[in-house]
Amino acid sequence: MFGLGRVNQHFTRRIKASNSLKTPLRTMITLYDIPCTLGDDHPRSPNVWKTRVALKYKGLQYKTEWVAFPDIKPLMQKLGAPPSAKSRSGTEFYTVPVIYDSTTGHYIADSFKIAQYLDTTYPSTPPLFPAGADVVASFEKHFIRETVSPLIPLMVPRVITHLQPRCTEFFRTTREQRFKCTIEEIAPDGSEKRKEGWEKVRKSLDTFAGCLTENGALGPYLFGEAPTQADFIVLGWLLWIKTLSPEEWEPISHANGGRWGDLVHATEKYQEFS
Ligand SMILES: N[C@@H](CCC(=O)N[C@@H](CS)C(=O)NCC(=O)O)C(=O)O
Repeated sequence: MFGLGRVNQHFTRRIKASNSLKTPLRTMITLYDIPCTLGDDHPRSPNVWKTRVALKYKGLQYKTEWVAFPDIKPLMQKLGAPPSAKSRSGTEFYTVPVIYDSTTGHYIADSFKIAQYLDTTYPSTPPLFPAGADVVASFEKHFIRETVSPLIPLMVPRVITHLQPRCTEFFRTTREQRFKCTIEEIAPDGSEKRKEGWEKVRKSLDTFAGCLTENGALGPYLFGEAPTQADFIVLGWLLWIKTLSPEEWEPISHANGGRWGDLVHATEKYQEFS
């Protein structure tokens, strides 16, 4: 599970923590994110968190532009930004994060592609993929299947309560189509469905933590002495829970010897808002 044996072989080289935050580059990056009712200095989009912390870790300056759910596609098309994904039938998906790099004039969509772009474009900054991107791509695929998939129905009812009015209708319509029921019916507080959902998430985290321990990764980072994109992927989803459902984050933060809480704590300086 999680391809951790393979991951570990690639991460045996220990990576020294970087001091790059002391020497930010002059580059300015615009990061597109979805606004929420928590305020501009409390972002909540899990996929955008991955890019936020990666930019900070690399010491690259960025500013946030807020874009409501229904405006993402028209805005990105107007700007000439690429879709983040395309289906086999040719349907294009427009999501955030998207970045605009004023130094190169490029728009990049999708947190993983952005991380690859940042490593390639700014090779003197701390690497997000010190052992290459393939192994992390395979890790992310497993993590999404095992942990994120059961987490999403638990968080959707939390997300809608934190959205600005312009986003609410779009979010309700698209999610109710996907889940084939009202948002309130997906996993109501106190319901058996919600309890079972959290059990699934906890079980997958138990397995993940077990694999990490077996592979000698004792934390706080997944594969060494410095964070990598793999940590930022996990962190994005942990911060989602922490921000939108603090009471459900509490037991997760202490589970598995406190590994998840430790990861959040160890990366606090990269979570500072820009
Ligand atoms: N694989 C993409 C997923 C991006 C994604 O799903 N982003 C969400 C916000 S966290 C989004 O923009 N959703 C738009 C929508 O549902 O219409 C990535 O890693 O960037």
